[in-house]
Amino acid sequence: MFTKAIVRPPGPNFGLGLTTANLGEPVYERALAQHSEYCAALKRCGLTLIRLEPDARYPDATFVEDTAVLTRKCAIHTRPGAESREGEVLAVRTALAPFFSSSVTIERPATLDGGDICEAGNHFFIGISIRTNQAGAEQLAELLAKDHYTSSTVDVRDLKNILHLKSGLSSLGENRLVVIAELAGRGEFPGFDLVKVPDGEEYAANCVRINEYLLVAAGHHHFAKSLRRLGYQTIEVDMSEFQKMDGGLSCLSLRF
Ligand code: CIR
Repeated sequence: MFTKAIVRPPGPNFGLGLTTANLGEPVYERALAQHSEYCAALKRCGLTLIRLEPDARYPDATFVEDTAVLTRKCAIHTRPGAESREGEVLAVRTALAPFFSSSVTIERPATLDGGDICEAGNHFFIGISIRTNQAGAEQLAELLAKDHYTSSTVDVRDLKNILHLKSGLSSLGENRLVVIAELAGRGEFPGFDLVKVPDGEEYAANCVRINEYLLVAAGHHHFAKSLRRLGYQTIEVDMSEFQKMDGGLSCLSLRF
């Protein structure tokens, strides 16, 4: 059960962030409106929001999920794989401090982005990507093991269309994962039921289960329908401006 989330609206220079998407420039006013819609969805799920201010030094800072990995026991502050994003961690660390009595930091030479970490009950899938390196995966695995969580790595470096592991994988809870077709066949998710994302709707693989709701990127009708058929109460949120900056639904918040 989640009760809180950290969010950080995009700043006016949001369009200067990193991207490979080739979907055009994001429209700032539209991004702001989508962000407030996203916040409203989190509130509908029962979360109290902790809102950080944008910081012009960090155009990607709205993607707060990359700066920490939160478990029930510990806040793990990351060392983002993109140098331009390293400074984002401080504000999130400060905001989390009152809520976590235990916290640790991923240390050099390790790099790790929260978007590569998929929690599925007591198990964590750790993506090795262009942002999270082997040392990052090893440090995180060790920290998790101390708190009796298990983990395994999933190398996504050969998957051209995803930035982070969670761009192609989400946990729905109850031993069920959403996966893109390229990951589904790899045998790295033993013991889990896999829900495959239909062709052409891959972006929606990054969805977020929050309490009794499931947040899904709007406009992916086949996928949303199949989730509802499985009994999930979906809330659809328009993500077009964040998608232009390679951002998925989960990365706009840190839930705990
Ligand atoms: C970046 O390239 O770092 C940002 N423009 C997007 C990060 C998205 N994060 C995520 O999906 N976890």
